[in-house]
Amino acid sequence: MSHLKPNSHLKDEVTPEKLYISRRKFIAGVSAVAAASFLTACARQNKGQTSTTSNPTAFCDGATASVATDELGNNLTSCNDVTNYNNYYEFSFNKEDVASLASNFKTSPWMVMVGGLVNKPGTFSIDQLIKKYKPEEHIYRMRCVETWSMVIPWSGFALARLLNDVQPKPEAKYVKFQTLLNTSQMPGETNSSFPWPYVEGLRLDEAMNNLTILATGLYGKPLPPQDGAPIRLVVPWKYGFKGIKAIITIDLVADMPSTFWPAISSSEYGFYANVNPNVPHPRWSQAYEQRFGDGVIPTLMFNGYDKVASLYDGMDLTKYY
Ligand SMILES: Nc1nc2c(c(=O)[nH]1)N[C@H]1C(S)=C(S)[C@@H](COP(=O)(O)O)O[C@H]1N2
Ligand SMILES: [Mo]
Repeated sequence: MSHLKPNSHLKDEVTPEKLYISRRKFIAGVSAVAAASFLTACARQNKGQTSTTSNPTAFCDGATASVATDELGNNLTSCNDVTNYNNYYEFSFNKEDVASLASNFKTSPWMVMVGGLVNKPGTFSIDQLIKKYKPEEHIYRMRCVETWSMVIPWSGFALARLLNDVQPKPEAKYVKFQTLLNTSQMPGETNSSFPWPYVEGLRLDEAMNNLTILATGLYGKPLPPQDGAPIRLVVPWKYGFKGIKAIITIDLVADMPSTFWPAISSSEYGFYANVNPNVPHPRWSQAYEQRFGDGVIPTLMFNGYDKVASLYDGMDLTKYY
């Protein structure tokens, strides 16, 4: 999509022209009117493609998950969709090009430095992390701020375990994550319209919540490059952009870090980025989402992970978006 202007990218993407509308089933209970107008907007730019799975890769041969649905009964998104429709601006603005453009990304050797306001900073290889923290399957819904969503079987471990081991100091209030900066491997990072490297952050209590994981795999296999290999963050009650890929540093810090999307447009993207159907993006509603393979469904507060609500007691979530 060479015509894409840096500041119009999400506008283009909220009408994800290549979603496979023909395969979509409507779920009972969605207002037909709301769903119809939603789909009209999306269909406008449909270029006639019926599936994102036109380039299935070997990755999905033998892909495994222990269950077919999440705890709410939502179907898992197919492995081919999870690995062929990706947001990863270091490689491409075009979600269907990421898998091939990232296919040679070098993810080994890879070290993750964990430091900042901690008593026991450390640098860990992926093998060390896997050996120590023994990733397990976590089935999570992922809701992109652009309104598409998936249900993904990750392999990962609680970030809290790693953070506890490095011993945050009392002054540590936030966790800051950074993606690899390497323009020869990640051509998108030469685009000076963006504040590279990709940085994300969480409040320390959010980072310590047991739903927050570092993922090293999906569908029973090590992460493929397009989904964030060798290690990425997954915070299931927040919009997908919080799930930073290809992490090289994790720092405990005192102040709220400046993060990638709010730095680009603070009126459109906030630090918290909790999924909230009641707070529209300035350019589109967040009330509904397009679930891969399952059509248009209502978006749930906190993406259906209600237990995190207490993290935000007393906060006006229309202000802290
Ligand atoms: N480094 C990096 N991490 C990133 C992104 C990115 O462009 N660069 N995109 C984010 C967005 S907007 C989403 S929706 C998810 C998509 O994850 P997936 O491609 O594995 O589905 O990754 C997030 N992590
Ligand atoms: Mo996203």
